[in-house]
Amino acid sequence: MRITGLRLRGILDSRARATVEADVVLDGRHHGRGSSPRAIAPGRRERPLGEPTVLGPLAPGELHRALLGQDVDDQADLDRRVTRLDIGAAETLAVSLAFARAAASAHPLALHHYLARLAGTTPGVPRLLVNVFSGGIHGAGPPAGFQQIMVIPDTGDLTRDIELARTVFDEAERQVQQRFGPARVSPSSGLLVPLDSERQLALLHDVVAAAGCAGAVSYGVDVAAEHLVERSGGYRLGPDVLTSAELAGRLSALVERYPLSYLEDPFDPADEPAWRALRRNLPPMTTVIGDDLFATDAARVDSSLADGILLKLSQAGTLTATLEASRAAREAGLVCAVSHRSGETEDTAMCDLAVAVGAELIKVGGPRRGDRLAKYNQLLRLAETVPAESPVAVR
Ligand code: 2PG
Ligand code: MG
Repeated sequence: MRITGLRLRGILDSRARATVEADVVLDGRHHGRGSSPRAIAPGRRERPLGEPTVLGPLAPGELHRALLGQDVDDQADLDRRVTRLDIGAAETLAVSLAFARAAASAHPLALHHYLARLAGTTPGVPRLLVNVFSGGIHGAGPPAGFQQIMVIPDTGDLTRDIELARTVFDEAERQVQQRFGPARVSPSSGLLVPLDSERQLALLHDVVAAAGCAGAVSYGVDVAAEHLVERSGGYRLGPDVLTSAELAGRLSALVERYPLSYLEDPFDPADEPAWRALRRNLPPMTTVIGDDLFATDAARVDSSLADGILLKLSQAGTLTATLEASRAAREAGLVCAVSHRSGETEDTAMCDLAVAVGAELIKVGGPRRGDRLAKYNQLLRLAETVPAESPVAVR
């Protein structure tokens, strides 16, 4: 099937900023659409997203010449062509996802089965990392701190996990309202509270107990340490500026006090000795994950630094580059977690990706607002088809 049409446009993300959406048509019949999320402040190792876009039709520039007439079944070749144009990760990702959806619909295959076929992986349902409290650059100003405090349900069943997440989040919202007045959520749909990170974790612990969920959940923290680094060195945590060793000490104390099973970006990507030392000292139940550390780049994967990789489509810029990063991670024995961004669209391809590669974990934000609920709902749909005897046709 050949590409006969390609359109680009600027659309609104969940923060009402402009991002890119692409439509691809095959042989005038099959259609595929994709869009790119946009983070508040991308990590410094990410592929640049490109110039901020405007809303409405965007000129396809060199994309038409590079792509019209090409065979859509060779995703890697198409992704190579768009990457070579050097047009920014938001455009390349939107186009890359549109190819995959068009090709899947031409087969016809459900997107996650198409992606599993591309990647040569066995689909599986991931566990949820559910943002309950937000801080750091996702927060509403001081006291700054960790970017996300999360709850991780573990019933072994996605539907019950979502119900548990909802119960904990509802209770957290109720307690926040009682103590601080009307509850507000951050761009990643975590609750905003005027508490430092350690008090947020203590509040989560109380909330989980009050919701009757103790024992059925563990906790996760995204330190997002790259965003805490001070110009003069050290990590800013509330009123303190900490050395790597002091930050490691604070994190280890939290691991001792709470059932903290997930720790993301505990240090800046350049602080490699601190990553290595922390992993040696943490108990095995705590998984250390690299987000800004690996930036979804196969070439950066290093199992001496972390136990797992966070896969973000917009960090890599194409589906192929994301699948390459997940393959490199698997070869290195790493856990895979797939993540949303702070600025999302209604695109749910990240859920299909997570299920397709059998990622252990997925992070789609708190269960509030349509852009995040779309992901929970897509996971509910996908869970019905996995494990499936054979690929499920779309129609
Ligand atoms: C993260 C993400 C999503 P952002 O750090 O894991 O929660 O945030 O999209 O702002 O990089
Ligand atoms: Mg992160």
